[in-house]
Amino acid sequence: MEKVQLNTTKSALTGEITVPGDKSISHRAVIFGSLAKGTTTITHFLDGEDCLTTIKAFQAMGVRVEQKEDKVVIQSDGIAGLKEPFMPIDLGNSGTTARLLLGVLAGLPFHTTLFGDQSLTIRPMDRIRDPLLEMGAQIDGRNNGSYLPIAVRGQSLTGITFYPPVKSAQVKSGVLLAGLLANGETSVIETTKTRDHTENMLTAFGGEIAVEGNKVTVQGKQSLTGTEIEVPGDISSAAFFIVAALLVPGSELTIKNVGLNPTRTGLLDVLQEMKADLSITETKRMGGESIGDIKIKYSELIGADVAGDVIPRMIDELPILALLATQAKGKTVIRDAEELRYKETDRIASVVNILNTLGGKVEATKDGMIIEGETPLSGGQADSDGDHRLGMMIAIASLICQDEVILTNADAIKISYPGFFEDLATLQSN
Ligand code: SPQ
Repeated sequence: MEKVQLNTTKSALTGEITVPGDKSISHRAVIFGSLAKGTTTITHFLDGEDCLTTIKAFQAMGVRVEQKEDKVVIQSDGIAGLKEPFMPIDLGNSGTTARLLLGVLAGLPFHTTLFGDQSLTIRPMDRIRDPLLEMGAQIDGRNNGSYLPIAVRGQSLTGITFYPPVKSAQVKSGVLLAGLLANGETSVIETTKTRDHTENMLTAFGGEIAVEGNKVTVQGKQSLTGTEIEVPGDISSAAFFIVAALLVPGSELTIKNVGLNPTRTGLLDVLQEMKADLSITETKRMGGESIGDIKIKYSELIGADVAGDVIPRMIDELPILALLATQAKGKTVIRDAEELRYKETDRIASVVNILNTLGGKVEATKDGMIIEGETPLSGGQADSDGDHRLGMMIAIASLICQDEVILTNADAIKISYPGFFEDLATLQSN
């Protein structure tokens, strides 16, 4: 358990930064690069533990993947070239790898066993198991395959029309990936649109996909061709420095080349409502993704009501928003976010517990939380509990705590942002 004493400097954050590659897009680039025939080159890949897990999974199926820091080269013989793994595959902490890979494995002609770490082992897999079973998959595991460890015996699948009962890009993506291998047509019809990187990337690899509003349709048995993917900076990682700049007086910074896909920018919309001084400039579009720069300045904020369709567009940013809300004038209410309970930790319970330990006034509700602002934070010892986003939230909280903050289980941050502390130090030393 790595223990880090934080709060050594409270300097303003200034200057320019580029954050590591988007985690969701990096995972998908490896998955599609492995399913495609030929060579795929990925630049600005996220060299974090979760995405390395996806690489290892496909290497175990015989795909040739070379990775050096943020550059990845994949050579694959396509779907038909994938081979039965020799050993069970360890998915570590990565929910994205688990749900998307299950979709792929369901339609491959071999047997695979998947397992993960303690946190992943208690995250629900029935949400992806159920539509896959409907397509003809053969899946078994703990509690009938509701949880890892799970064994899959690949089958010939048939396309379905699926209405996901949960708002989840992982479930949509897993079903679309299975649909690519299936006979016939597969449609996913969402009530609220979730992140659409799978859809964008399928097109980049020469696949066909029809998107009409919240309905996405793929034809089965498509063949994909290797390509070049440049991964934009991860807005979910940028969020920690955006919030830090808003919280620490005198801060003014620019985050360059951030992914601005509208299915991911809910935080920016909410910050504008809270009166944050921020400007967004789109600089380019690549592989269906919008990319640009975000400028942000220290601001005095007001609380907000955060609910409805914006929630899936900022689901991973809700913990850091909760920290910010402790310093905004008035109350912030987060609703419709019950999905937070099924992440690396129960992010409603853990955010409330951490912020209250540090001196905040936050109340958990069934599907969100109520945060009383402007509450000065004191400090104390807080545990990431193995959740990378909580580790970074605690680190940013320490910038405004009056007393010392000790972060335990700091190592978890490497899951999505291995150079987080170095980048924070750089912004504080400008
Ligand atoms: O991979 P993992 O652990 O599920 O990652 C998280 C995160 O905080 O990094 C959630 F815990 O992000 C998910 C996100 O919450 C990544 C994701 C994707 O790449 O498709 C979609 C969201 O999850 P879901 O369950 O809403 O589909």
